[in-house]
Amino acid sequence: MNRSLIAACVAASAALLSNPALAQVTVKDAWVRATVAQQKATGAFMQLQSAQEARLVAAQSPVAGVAEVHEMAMDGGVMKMRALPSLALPAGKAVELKPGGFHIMLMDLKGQVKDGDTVPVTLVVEGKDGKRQNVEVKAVARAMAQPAMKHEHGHGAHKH
Ligand SMILES: [Cu+2]
Repeated sequence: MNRSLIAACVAASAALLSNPALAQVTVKDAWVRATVAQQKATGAFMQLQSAQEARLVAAQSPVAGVAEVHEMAMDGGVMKMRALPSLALPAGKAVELKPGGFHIMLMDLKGQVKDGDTVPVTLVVEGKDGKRQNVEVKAVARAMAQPAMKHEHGHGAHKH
């Protein structure tokens, strides 16, 4: 019924696919953490929702030599990051990629990602039937403070 609305939210290439059996994937609030000069990696974050059960199996971006689906999680009190072979997208359920959780890791960056840049990211989503579709995402680069790396230092903090 609101198919046109869904299609409008899906990236251009997905909307152009003629096979209506393919999973409809909506992407919301896509952003990439802006980098400083010489920084080689960053993360892309967004909310994904697939109409049918599907999996996010790969990602690509022209700004990065390598893009992987990653998960960040506490492991024995240490924050660890690992590559996932795929990320499940349950039917009709929003899956959030956010700092400290799932993310698209963009590595081997070809240049600085500046605040306000538009970063194209292609997601490869595989349906239950094994059919793959590309979902084109335009993520906006945002300079974000990293709260985990900020430490409050009083004047007495540098004593040894
Ligand atoms: Cu990562």
